[in-house]
Amino acid sequence: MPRTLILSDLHLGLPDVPCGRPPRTPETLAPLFQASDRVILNGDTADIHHRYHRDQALKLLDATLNLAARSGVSVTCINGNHDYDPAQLDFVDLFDGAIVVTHGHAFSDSMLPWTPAHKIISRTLFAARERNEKTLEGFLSAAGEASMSQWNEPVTYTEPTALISIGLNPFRVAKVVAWWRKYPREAAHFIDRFRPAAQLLVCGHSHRAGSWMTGATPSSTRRHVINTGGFTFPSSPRAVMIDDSSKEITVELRAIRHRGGRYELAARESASCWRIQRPASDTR
Ligand SMILES: [Mn+2]
Repeated sequence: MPRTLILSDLHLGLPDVPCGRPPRTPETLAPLFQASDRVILNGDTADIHHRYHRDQALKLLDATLNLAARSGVSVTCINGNHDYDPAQLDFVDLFDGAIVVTHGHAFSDSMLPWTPAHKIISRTLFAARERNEKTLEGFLSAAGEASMSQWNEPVTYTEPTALISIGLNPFRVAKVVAWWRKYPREAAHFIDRFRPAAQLLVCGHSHRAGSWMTGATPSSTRRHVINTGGFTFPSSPRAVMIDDSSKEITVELRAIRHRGGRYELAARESASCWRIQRPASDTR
């Protein structure tokens, strides 16, 4: 698999905010798929648990996966909190664990601090973790279970959309900003606990794209955390492109632009390009 593209938070099926971006459909996303051999959709790909958007989400997801298959691209779907399915993967280890890919809703005690349902989500999360948090699999499935509690909560559907409710409540803006600031450190803590040998973690979920070298605490090992942001307004989507065609593995964080009504990868930027040592144990 020479070129692997990682995207997150497509949120297929969620209505578009009029902001000049193309709608998120298989046709508008096609150039991204054509740029790679393998695509990892790292969670919140489609809003399949939202009772009002489920039908459209499933339709678009199905069409997107069909398009990828027709283009000869292999697709791996990872669970997010909007599309949790116990039968689907919660994470992927690449190159024998040198890179770990997971959505990221499991990192924080507060999965969605700005949403009206965050209390019920956190309560469910704590209870689920108490039963099973020793292993990576258990920790992530606890987050999956907690994520489902949001979709059973009437308040999720009676409040205005997340974006409008944030705008109406400056207190929520402050909460999101505080959560954004600590999120890379929480991701580093997750690596410390479950994948201490990993050289890089790729996540999404927070809708704040970027690359951080940070430790869980000031004295902890510094970890490389890359977040691919999100496709819904106002966040800006990015893609991780991994090229493993040579001995060293190259990882890039690329901007995603839209041109002619379609999404495409922006040019490579050397400041957002890193090399990863292939572990001796990774025999390709
Ligand atoms: Mn998410």
